Amino acid sequence: MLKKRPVLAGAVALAMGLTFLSGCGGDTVPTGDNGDTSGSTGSTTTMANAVSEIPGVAKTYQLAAKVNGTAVKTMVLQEPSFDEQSGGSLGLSGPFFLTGSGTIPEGLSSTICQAFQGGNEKEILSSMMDDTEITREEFFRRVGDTWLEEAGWSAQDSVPQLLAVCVDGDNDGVEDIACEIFSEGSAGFSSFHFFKGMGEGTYSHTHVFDSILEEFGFLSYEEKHYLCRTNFDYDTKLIDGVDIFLYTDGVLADAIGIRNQIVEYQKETVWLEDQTPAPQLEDLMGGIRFDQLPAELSRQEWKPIGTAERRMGEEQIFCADLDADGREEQYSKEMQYSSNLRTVMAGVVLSQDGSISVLDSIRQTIEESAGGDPGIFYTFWADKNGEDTVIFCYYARGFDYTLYLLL
Ligand SMILES: [Ca+2]
Ligand SMILES: [Ca+2]
Repeated sequence: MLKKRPVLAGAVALAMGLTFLSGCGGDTVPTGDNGDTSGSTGSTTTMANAVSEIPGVAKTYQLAAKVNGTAVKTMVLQEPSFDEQSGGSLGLSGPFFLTGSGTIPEGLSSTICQAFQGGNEKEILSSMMDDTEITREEFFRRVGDTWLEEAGWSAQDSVPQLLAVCVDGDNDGVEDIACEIFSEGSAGFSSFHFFKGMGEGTYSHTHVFDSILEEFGFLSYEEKHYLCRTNFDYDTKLIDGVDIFLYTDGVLADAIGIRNQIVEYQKETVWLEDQTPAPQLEDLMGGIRFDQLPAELSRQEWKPIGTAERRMGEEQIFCADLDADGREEQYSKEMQYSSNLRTVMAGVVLSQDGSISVLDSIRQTIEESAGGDPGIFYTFWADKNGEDTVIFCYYARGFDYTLYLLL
């Protein structure tokens, strides 16, 4: 919808589909923690060839039911997301730097809130866009070199990827230039620069703030321009809203964040393939207290523990007899958080004793039922159901989730 560089395109499509990793089955397969991973990134190489080498899978799980949780969202106003990670080294790190010499009108905020609420934000924001993209050559021809040293670059050639637009961004009747410069690191650090038009074709570098690479554009609302930047959640890479900025006299006067907030999940339970829902299973499903699991998992070391599982000492190792062969399997549950533009938060289960191939069978069962793409694996747990063990697997798709129950 807004100005978008190729580097962002497909970021979500490249989201990791990490599922279960059977870490140490067989003599050629290293564990995720202490094995030689032969230069790979550790755990992600070990999934495929661990399965068939482990004898004695006593139980094959069948998918019995799934709970589809659909996020019910509302839009809220909050402070915009100035980059926390790079600390505002280029000058601005918080809204307290806003001059206050102007205010973003409530009508604009509510227009955008309503657009997100109605799911047509792309159309609305696109229709409000009112800037003109210029080439790198045109950008440097206009803004010159005098600002480079202060901004940390020695010459035009040393300035990495940039995307520049011209627009009267501070609404004084003179055209300005705004530019996002991408540091080219995998984390997506970038900076956003404002060059105030001083008349007679000259520009002054009046403002900069640090950010993560996002889409942006200047919106026109009641004959004034406002900078709009998308804001994605770094862990999930889901665009959860936009930031709106008002420039006055070449610097930031006001800013506001407009964010998706999940109010609740609408839950629908689907029993599969002639499963007669036994009362105790209904109880297990009905007792699910994991609506807020995505939020719980985000940036927290919280792990669900089912009634069939126990934690081994103080370790982050769990054990349960998952395949009902009388011997407990040992495994770790981890969330892997994103540290770059290309990946998303996902769960990983690693075997700690080489005997967890039942989890591969579970993964295959779920993938088949979902037509190959169940979404992103977050976590699993095992509950007791009489003599049996019931497995719950939690997958995310966008803001929604599906919880699979296997018997
Ligand atoms: Ca201007
Ligand atoms: Ca077992």
